[in-house]
Amino acid sequence: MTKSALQIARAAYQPKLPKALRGAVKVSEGEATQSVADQEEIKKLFPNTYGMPLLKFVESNEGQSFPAINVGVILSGGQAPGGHNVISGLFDGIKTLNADSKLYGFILGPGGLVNHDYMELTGDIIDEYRNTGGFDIIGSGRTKLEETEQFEKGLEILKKLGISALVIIGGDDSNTNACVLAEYYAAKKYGVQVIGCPKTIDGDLKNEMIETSFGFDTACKVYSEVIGNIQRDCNSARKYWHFIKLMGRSASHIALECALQVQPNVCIVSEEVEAKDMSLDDVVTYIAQIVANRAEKGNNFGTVLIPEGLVEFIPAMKRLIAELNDFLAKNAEEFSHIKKSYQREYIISKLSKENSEIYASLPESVARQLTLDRDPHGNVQVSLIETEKLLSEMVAKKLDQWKAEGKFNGKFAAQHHFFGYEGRCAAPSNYDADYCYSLGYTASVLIANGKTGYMSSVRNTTAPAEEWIAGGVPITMMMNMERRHGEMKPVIQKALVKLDGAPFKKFAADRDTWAINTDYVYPGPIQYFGPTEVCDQPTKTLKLEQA
Ligand code: FBP
Repeated sequence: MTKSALQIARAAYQPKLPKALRGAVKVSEGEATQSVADQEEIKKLFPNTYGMPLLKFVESNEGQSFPAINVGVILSGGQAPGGHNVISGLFDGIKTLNADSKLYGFILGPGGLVNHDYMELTGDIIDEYRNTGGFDIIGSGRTKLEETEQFEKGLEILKKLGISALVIIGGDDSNTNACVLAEYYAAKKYGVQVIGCPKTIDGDLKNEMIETSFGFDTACKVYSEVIGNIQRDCNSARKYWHFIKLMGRSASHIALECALQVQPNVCIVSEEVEAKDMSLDDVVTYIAQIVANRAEKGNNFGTVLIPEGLVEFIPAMKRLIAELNDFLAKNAEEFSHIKKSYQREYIISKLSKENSEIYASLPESVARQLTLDRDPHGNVQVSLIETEKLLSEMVAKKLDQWKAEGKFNGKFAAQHHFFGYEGRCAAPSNYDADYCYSLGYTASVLIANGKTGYMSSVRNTTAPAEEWIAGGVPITMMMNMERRHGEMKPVIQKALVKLDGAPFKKFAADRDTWAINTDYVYPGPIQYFGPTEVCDQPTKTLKLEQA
């Protein structure tokens, strides 16, 4: 396989570990925990894994000997930079505990466990993937692990391979499933531990004990580099408005972080749109007004950042999507037999008056997207909705109207971009390389200590790695009850952008200046070698949150 010069040099990078993980480790138990909400219901559903204590690893002078163990690993959901380092940290961790331990990877996500599709991950294979982006070592998938038959089918292969612990690397939904599986295996006394690791570029799997999900750092840096380049182009040609949609299925963390890094003219934050009960027209008017204000100063150019999940946060659209989700969950069979050309009318005839009016007013492509193509978790695949085009078309219409009324005298020409897949498999930044390796290594220590239903946690990551704190958080602690597929289910609470949080407040304090001025910042590409202030910076979001 031909490798790039960077790949070869990067293979030699030794990720940093928290001090406590560099030698023998002692587990320090904290207070018993509670779920974030709906305590009674969650406790009832997870009698074996509810209320467990927080765990912190501390250095120990007593070396311990551990028996060899066989561990399985699954990459679940969307790719995120650093996944290979979680696996190499886990591999090095179990080998340090006992050189005869083995690691098996299940192929193409949770489906690999159910279908008994696996491979042993040996040292040679692991070495090929250290510090590389992507999930291609074993592949990833979005199969939802939630049925008893799947758990039992999985157990067959775990028993056959002598696997006593499974590590599931995934986002909030996958870690919810990891917890359900941990509870099931514990209740049945099958002797299989299940540990989760917080992955997602979206940055929405975080809480008091999980500072950030891995991949967010690298992905935002890649997008910010490219947005910075577009801003240079924009400020050189001075003739286009660039509408840039950024991934993030639900939360706007990516758009907000990129805004803090590049200082665009406009950034929409979905959570604010929802809190202010804004309509689609309100969002369009807000952008159009900034275009008009800049035009008055002769600046017929600019940048607009749009979070991918926006449509689901516009309250009227959210109500429509909720009714559609419930309706389609209950009538999937009937809907699948409706002719494509009649589907729109069919939906209009089935929805409540308010929702059918909104649905009927949507452009054909957006309306179709809302009824088709749900992911296995029942979510609308917002990355397929071309919000950047929807908004720029509506802004253009509004400006035409203002022109006719004499309120706008500038020019408006738009370019469209969508950044998501460009960043999900980038070579991990130093931050993600170190963080991921530490998360994987932490998982091995949780396994060695017989834990199940825990998520690997590495905290204090804005300090040097020396001072990072590793441990485990019971997954049930992050749960609440939410409506999914028309039913109430226990799920990990998604971390949306907090409007009273430091990152949003900083953005809100500066955005009016960025709107009218041209204060662009050009972050440039991720640097892996060089001064620490260039190579080892965490995200602005994390720094502001931890300040
Ligand atoms: P995860 O939540 O699984 O990490 O995936 C995040 C994400 O990248 C979203 O930002 C995006 O909406 C979605 O995946 C796209 O999914 P797919 O790769 O299946 O098209």
